[in-house]
Amino acid sequence: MSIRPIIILPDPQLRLKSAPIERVDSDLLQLADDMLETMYDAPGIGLAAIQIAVPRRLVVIDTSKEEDAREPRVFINPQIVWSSDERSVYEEGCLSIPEYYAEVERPARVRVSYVNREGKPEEVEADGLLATCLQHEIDHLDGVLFVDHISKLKREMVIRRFTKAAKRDGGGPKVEEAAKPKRMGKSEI
Ligand code: K1U
Ligand code: ZN
Repeated sequence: MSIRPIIILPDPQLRLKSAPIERVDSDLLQLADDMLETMYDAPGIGLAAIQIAVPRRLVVIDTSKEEDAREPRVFINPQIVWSSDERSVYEEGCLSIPEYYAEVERPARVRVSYVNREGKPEEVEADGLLATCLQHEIDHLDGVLFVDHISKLKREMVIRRFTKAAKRDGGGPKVEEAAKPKRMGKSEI
């Protein structure tokens, strides 16, 4: 397993539409393991393959609490097949837009079809943080970022900030190892 570099706004690759995965083989499972290791290291609760510059429809998620055992999940070709009319608001972040958080309103519950690690089709019905995270990651596969769901004024402000930082340092605002956030505790979710 290896930790891969995460690409940062305004990298144009983040706007690509990722290609469907045709075969579940050992290379794909290795990629999924690398994504999980990269996500745990960041740390984060989700990661789409395009965030490590691989434009394939692959997502990893772990929304378990810090004090609980890890629950790594792999979603190959995930697709939202149903979403609730009821909506909920979560404060979202993105490993490709470090240290920027904003409230986003999305369907409260979703049903998602996907292919599992064994290459078998499966469905999951999700609510709460998992529903939000699935929608956030599936958006990445279509080149959509969570800032596309906030006001135009806020979006333009954050894009301008990251574009300036990229010009200045050749990359987005740097997140020092010591400043990395910890996984959320029970009381914070
Ligand atoms: O896709 C990504 O960039 C990952 C992103 C997922 C996400 C977070 C919040 C709402 C929806 C989707 C993250 O993991 S941002 C980092 C984060 O949420 C976190 C960081 C440390 C501890 C716990 C959570
Ligand atoms: Zn993201």
